[in-house]
Amino acid sequence: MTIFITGASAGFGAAMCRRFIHAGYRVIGAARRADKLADLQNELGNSFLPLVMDATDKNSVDTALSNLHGEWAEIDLLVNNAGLALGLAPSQEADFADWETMIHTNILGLVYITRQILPRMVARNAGYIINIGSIAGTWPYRGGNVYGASKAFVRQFSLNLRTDLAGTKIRVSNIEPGLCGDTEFSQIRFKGNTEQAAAVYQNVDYLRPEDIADTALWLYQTPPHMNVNTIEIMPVAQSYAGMNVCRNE
Ligand code: 8X3
Repeated sequence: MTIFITGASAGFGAAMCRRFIHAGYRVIGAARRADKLADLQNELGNSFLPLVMDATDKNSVDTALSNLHGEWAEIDLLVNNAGLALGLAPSQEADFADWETMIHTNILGLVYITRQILPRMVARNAGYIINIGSIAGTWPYRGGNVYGASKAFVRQFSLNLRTDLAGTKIRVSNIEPGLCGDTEFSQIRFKGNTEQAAAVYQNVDYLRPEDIADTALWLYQTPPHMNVNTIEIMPVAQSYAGMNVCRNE
């Protein structure tokens, strides 16, 4: 079985590469950073194939995928994990370039890869796509604006894929994690401001990347007649806020 994981160089992606390799699968880890992928290959051995690729560049995706041959080209599970959040500023102030980067990565990158791999799954009438969404795709929060909207796209695209794939054996799930530490997520969101990034996780027993990797492996190993459409996961320490009411003075 061949598992293809994007955003493999760190965080959820690297944790999922480890989990699937340890469970006995072949894993293609795709990412931009060749050095990180090489480290992962040293750690994981020959069942791990590093694939240098920029998910936001359609040509890079097309070239990387066309270079896969034999058993590596028959992808049984695609995990669309590459994605990022940038900033927490309100919409009227947010950096527009940040918005574009999130749209390119979280939306366009995801559809480039899916569109490349999906026809081959349909031709074989076999396969599974796991998208990494976010609780931010369902639940609004201040400063979530385009990040949350991009993850709402991932959620709805996952559900719509299920509709298009009706009558096939292909499964699609959207994993929607909440607050998860021990990744680069917050460092990237706050552009290297380590204090701001650390404050997000201070005194919180957050989710770990391994929790998400375990969930992905569990989903993949569920019986073939079963499809988990969406799975929302939060740390116990995270819950919903009430509606915001602004009162006149
Ligand atoms: C990010 C999860 O809780 O930071 O996808 O919005 S959270």
